[in-house]
Order: sequence, then C-alpha cells, then structure tokens
Amino acid sequence: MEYTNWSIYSLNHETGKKRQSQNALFTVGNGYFGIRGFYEEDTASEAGNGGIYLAGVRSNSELGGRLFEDKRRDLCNIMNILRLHIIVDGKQINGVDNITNYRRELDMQGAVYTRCYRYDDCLDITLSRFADMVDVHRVRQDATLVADKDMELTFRALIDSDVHNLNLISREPDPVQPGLNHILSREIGTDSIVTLIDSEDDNHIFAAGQTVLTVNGVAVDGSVYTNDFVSGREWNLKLKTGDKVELRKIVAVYTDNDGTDSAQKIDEFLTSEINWDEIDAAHKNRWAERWANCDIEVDSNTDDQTALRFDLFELMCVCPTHTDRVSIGARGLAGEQYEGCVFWDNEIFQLPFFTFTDPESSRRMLAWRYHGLDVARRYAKYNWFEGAMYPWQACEKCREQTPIGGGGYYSIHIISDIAYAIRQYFLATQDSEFMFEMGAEVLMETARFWASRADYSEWDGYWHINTVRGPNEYDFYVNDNAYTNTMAALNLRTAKEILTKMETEAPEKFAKLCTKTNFSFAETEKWLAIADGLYICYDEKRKLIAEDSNYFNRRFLDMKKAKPTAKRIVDSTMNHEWLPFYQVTKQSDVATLMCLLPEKFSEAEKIAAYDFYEPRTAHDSSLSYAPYAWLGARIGKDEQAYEYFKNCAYLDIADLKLNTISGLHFANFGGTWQVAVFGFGGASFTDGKLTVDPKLPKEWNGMTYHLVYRGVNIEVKVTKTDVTVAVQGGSLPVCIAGNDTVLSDENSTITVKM
Ligand code: IFM
Repeated sequence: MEYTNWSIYSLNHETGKKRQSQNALFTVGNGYFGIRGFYEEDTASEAGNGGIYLAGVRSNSELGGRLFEDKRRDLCNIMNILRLHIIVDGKQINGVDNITNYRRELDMQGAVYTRCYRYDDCLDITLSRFADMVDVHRVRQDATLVADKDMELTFRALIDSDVHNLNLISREPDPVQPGLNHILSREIGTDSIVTLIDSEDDNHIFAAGQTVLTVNGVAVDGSVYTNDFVSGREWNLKLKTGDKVELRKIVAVYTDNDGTDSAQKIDEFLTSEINWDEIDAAHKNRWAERWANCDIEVDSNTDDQTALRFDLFELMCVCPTHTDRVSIGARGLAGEQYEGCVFWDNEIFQLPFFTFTDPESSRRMLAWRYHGLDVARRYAKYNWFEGAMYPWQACEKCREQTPIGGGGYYSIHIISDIAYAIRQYFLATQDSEFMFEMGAEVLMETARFWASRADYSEWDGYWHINTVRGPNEYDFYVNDNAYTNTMAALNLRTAKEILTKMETEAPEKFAKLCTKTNFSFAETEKWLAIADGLYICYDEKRKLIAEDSNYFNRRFLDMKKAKPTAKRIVDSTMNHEWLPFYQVTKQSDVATLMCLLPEKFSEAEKIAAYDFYEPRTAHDSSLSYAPYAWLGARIGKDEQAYEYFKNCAYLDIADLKLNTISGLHFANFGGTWQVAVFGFGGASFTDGKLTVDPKLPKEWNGMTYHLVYRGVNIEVKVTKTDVTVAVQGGSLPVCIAGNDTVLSDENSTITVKM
C-alpha cells in the first residue's frame, strides 16, 4: 500500500484472495451502507458479488443454532447496486484482464473511492463512488471513459440482484467458502428492484437508480434494460478516438427497517430532480466537519499519519447517525465475519473515540443497548439469573448470537463493559437526560445481574464470580478473573451512585423507574457488599495481579514453540483444549483493565503486570495490541509501546491477522485512537479536569489532537518541547505538567514548556 497524507492507494493489481482482502481496505460507508472496494464491472469472479451491507439488515438463517432464542441472523450482502457492464467491440471488460496503468485510491478527506486503469491500450477508465454522508440512503457512482480508438461501446448501469454472500470467513490457508444466498425473491421494476431477504420478518430491500450519461458533455438517453435479475439503463454508442463518456448515477435504498413507506420513498426518489454538484459539496462539507472534531495530526517521517487517519476514517464510515436501533459490529459493514454482530469491542474499544469526539453518536449506540434491555432481562431469566444479562455476541435485535459451545454463557464481562461505557459517556458529557431516561435502568439491571451471579464463600469470606471467560479467551472458564471482578464491582458501585443522584435530581423519573422495576435501595446493600468483597488474587511480594485465581499455578508456555509464526496458536500448534493447562493469555487481559481504570493501580503494579503478562500474551486477537501500546506508553516502555502501536495502526493495512479479507477490525481502530490520544497524547479526565501528560514516541516530532468534553471543543498540540491546549465553547480546568489553569472562551489557550 502507498500513502499520501489523506489517502491510501495501490498500484498493484492484486488477484484472487489478495484482491478480496484489499477490497475490505477500500470500504466506504456512512453508517447505513458499508461498501467494499469491489470492481463494479467484474461479473465473473466471486468478488463480483460485490459486498454491500446495510446496518442492521440481516436475515434468519437455517444454519447453526444459537444459544438463546435459537436463531442465527446473517448480515446480508444486498443487491449489487453499482453493477456496470462495459462492452468494447463485443467484448465485456471485467476490470481484471488486459489492463494497465492501474491505480485505486481511498481519499479519506472527501471520503471517495476511485479506481482507474487503461483497458486493452484503447480505453481509459475511471470509476468512483461514495456513500452519501448527508442523505445516508444514497450512494453516488461516477464513471469516465475516454476512447483511444474508434470503437463500439455498450454501457450498462444496473442494479443486479444475482448475488450471494461473500462468506469470506476463512483463515489462511483455508479456501474461501461458497456463499449463502439470502435473496429469497425479487421484483424487477424499471430502474428499481425489490428483494425479499427474510420471509419470517417480511424484510424487503428497495433499491432504485437515477442515471445521466453524456458523450463529450452532451446527454444521451439510455434505454431501459432488465432481465430476471437486473434493472437499469443501456447505451449503445459508436465512439471516435478522444470521445469522453461520463456516467453519473445515484442509487437510493430503503428497507422495511426504515418504516412502512419505503416503496413510496423509492417512487419519490425516481421522480425527484438530482442536483449532482450540491450532493457532492454537501457530502464533502459533512466530512470536513467531522474531521475537524477528531483529526489527529502527526509530525513524523513515517506513514503513521495516514495509517491513523485510515483507522479513524473507517470508524466514521461505520458509525450509524440515522438511528439508535443499530450499533457497530466487530467487523463493521466491511465484511461478513461474526455476522455483523456487536461485542464488547464496541463499548470498550470503539465508543471512547465517539464519546470524546462525537458524543451524540455514542449516545445513540448506548441507546441501542437500552432498547435491548428487555431481551437481556429475558436472557438473564433463561439462564436462572436476575437483572439483565446482555449477550456476548448481539445481533441488531440484541439476541445472543454466540454459537452453541462458543462461550457466550461465560463471557459475561460484556455486561459490565456496557456499564463502563455508560459511565464514561456520562462523565464526558454530563448528559443527565440520557442517564435518567435510559442509562440508570441499564446500570440497575446489570447490577442486579452481578448480585445474582456472584457467590459468597463462607470458607474464605470473599465474594467470587466463578466460571467466567475473561478477555483471555484461551481459557474456557476461570474463577475470579481480575478484569471481570473489577469491572463488575465498578458496575455495582456506579449503579448505586447514579440511582442516588437520580433520586435527588429527577425524583419523578426515579419514582417511575422504581415502580417499573420494583427497585428499593435496600438491594444496594448487597451490591456494595459484593463490590467491596470480590476476590482478586494478588501476589503481594511481586505486586502482581493474577489474571484469575489459578493462573499462577499453571505451567509456563514456550511461546516460540507454541507460536512460531503470525498464525494464532489454535490455528498452528495447539488445540483449544490444551491451552488452559498453560500460562497463556490469548489477548491482553490485565493490561486492558489497567488502561481502563489506571487510577486503581500503582505504577509498580502496572510495571509488574506488563513484565509478567507481556511474554505470556499470544496476541491472537486484534484487540490485544492497543492495550499493550497504551499501557506501555504510560509506564515508560517507549520502544515496545511504539512497536505495539504500529501493530494496531497498520493491522488491516498490512493484514497482520491474515483475515482482513473477512472485514476490518473496528475494535482495533478504536484502540489505536486510544493509544494515540490517551497513551502518547497523555490526555486524561478526572472530576471534570483535563490533564495532559504526553509521552511522544521518538519517531514523532509532535502531534495535534482534538476532543469534545462536556460541550467544550479542545485542541491539544504536543511538540518535543511544549504542550498547548486551546478550548472553544465553554470553560475547562486544565493541568499540564503541574500547571493548573481554567481555560474559557475569554482565556482560551495555554502553552507550557516541558
Ligand atoms: O470480541 C472479540 C473477542 O474478544 C476476540 N475474538 C473476536 C471478537 C470480535 O472481535
């Protein structure tokens, strides 16, 4: 991959799986659509199916049982709304054969993906697309073809419903699996198609296109072109050398999830007038606004600037801004792995980026968890617990999607991870309306879950949370995972604090909530007793927190033998069954905890944990690198921190996990942001005050980052010699290297020499 400051581009025309993998990198989106970088004129290969996903659009699948309410819901590759047929003198171009001057580029500032090449030394082709950030139901496609000889050109701009899922859920060297077909039936109209993807929920997808084609600037009418699968327009042109053909197309898509008037919206779209330039400009402006609040500028001779921007760009592409009925899946809308489901990835890794740069988006995604509260209550009851048991792997309806045998029953730290994100959002925004309408109820029901899940031991006088799977997923289950217990304790305490606050500040809402949930403060006594009494196994001599109560007793694992290559241990040398026998940590566990709650651990404990667990961590998940980079930066492990940072920043670009083909790693993107801002940038907030204590890697001369906190826009500029903080939109206490001040619109900037 090649880099400019604001783009990644490739001049290598990859084939097969490599191309499919790169297609994931060239994903554009707007939170409604995720569109992989497939070739719109490729009708022959697997990749020709496209790879276009809509947030929350899934179908019931016959395949595989699930733990709870027993449905598997797959993310669906919808119709290929960008299909092009380009036929030169009777021969159809596939975008692969007979091409030169190939280049594809993702412009992250304007959020446009462009691909160009020369076909058969006679036709120069440029194709571009974007998912409209303003009207999220729309996708814009452009094509420019310049003839370099006289030729007959047949050009078709279509919507193609002859597609199936890519199903690229494979790990090297496994072959790509054959796709699933989720399109159950289709209705072909003029310039439009309606497909049915889920008979049970009666879920339809409606798509329609408007096209304009010009030759040398003069509009040429196309004829209607349809068959059993496609609908669109066709042009038959006789071109002379130098003739320029330009296509502009807008596609609109609605589904039954968007309301009951999708058919009507499509009709309106088809008769509406399109202002092409306005659409372009509005899309670019919206992106400029977004970047202004979150960009990180890095002064360095490396490619880190672009890698970082890529990670932030993709996070923004997948963020739903149109609804609070969906959230962000582990692979976003860039691939089908994990069926688009939402894990702890969102609350712990992704949401902080939004909470501190675009809090409205965090609110929507936390509201989605609130809307899933009843399902989580049912799930708790089903498992003989109380309160709300949020599923480990949630579909848009918040049902548990972890496959049977996949550990969903044990991976309960997700529950306090959600509580952590609610708390973090509240601390960063002071949004009492959200808290008292939604957050408090989630905190209460999750606290109730922990109160029913923890056990008191008469034998040792501690509370225990037994039989859990912590972030280290190489253990089937353990007792007293330090991460789970500490986060559960925080969940219990936060619930009590917020309910107490609510009783005083919003008594009516509080009374209503008590009636609805049958809550009384009496039950919080047990919550606090558990929070205070949860067992954390700790080696006083080494100041070392044990990952779980048996970790220290296990056998040391020779990591070189177990993991000789980049492949996961379980994909190369050992069976899953062997792993709990050893001291091996699949992905950062205690290190993650120390990043999330740094104030709870001393410097000595952090160093002890880093030194002990780092050699025992296999990093067999993409969630593993960021916490080691972040923690490492804070405790003076500068070189390792930067190495780990590179692993996260370039994880997909370099396909470090060998599975970018099946979608991008969004938790890692969010983790990378946290490393940059909290780790290197040194930002932290306590009781409403911003502290900046940077630890720049030696490869960087400086960095500038942007945050939003309690309604105040903040810019932090760090160089090798000084730190400057500027605020806009309110006042903020700030501390830099022991210098305390309060910045406000009148006194908006401070610079401190370091
Ligand atoms: O949530 C993660 C998990 O921690 C590791 N395996 C992949 C999941 C989805 O990213």
